[in-house]
Amino acid sequence: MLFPTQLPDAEIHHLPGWLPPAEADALRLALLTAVPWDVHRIRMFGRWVDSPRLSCWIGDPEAKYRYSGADFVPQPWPPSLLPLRERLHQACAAPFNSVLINRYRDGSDSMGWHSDDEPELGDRPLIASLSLGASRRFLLRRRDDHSRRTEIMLGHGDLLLMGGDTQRFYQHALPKTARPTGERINLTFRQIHAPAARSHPAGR
Ligand SMILES: O=C(O)CCC(=O)C(=O)O
Repeated sequence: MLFPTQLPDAEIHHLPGWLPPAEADALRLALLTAVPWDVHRIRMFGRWVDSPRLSCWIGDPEAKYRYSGADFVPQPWPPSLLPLRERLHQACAAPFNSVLINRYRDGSDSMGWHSDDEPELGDRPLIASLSLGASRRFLLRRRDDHSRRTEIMLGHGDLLLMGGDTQRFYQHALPKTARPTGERINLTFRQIHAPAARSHPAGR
């Protein structure tokens, strides 16, 4: 699904069920045990706080990443992720040397508004985001006019590609929900080009 008219200047593709259900089930189960889950500490409004979710930064040794005021050294790739990385490389005709994995235990775990615009991602990064488990609302809004927004429901096995100037003109977020909601895992594959040169101002 494309959103060229609702979101001018963005390049967003939503591919529901990109990973077939049996493969998505197996990957979700493998990741629950293979990933060294952590609570990332992030800088928000001048204070260090726990991020409201579990996370892990995984990548090639050079893929060091700085976001929300903190530095992340990559954990090694678990074998269960390597076929997926290769498949995304082929599907997107783009390399990915890292992945940020977030685990939302229930509806009270979330991700605040931000753009993936850290310098080490380059000017027009391609982010490949795979969702597993419970469906959640993914929100997008223009950075210069927060009233211009849309939302996409991301379900089990869905792939969302964000490329071009999406990060330059838009922010995204995964809001909390009061509805009873199961666990969800999200993987955002990225290509890190160079060591961090500056910190990201906003927390997530
Ligand atoms: O969980 C999601 O779908 C959003 C993840 C996200 O915004 C990010 O990793 O930057």
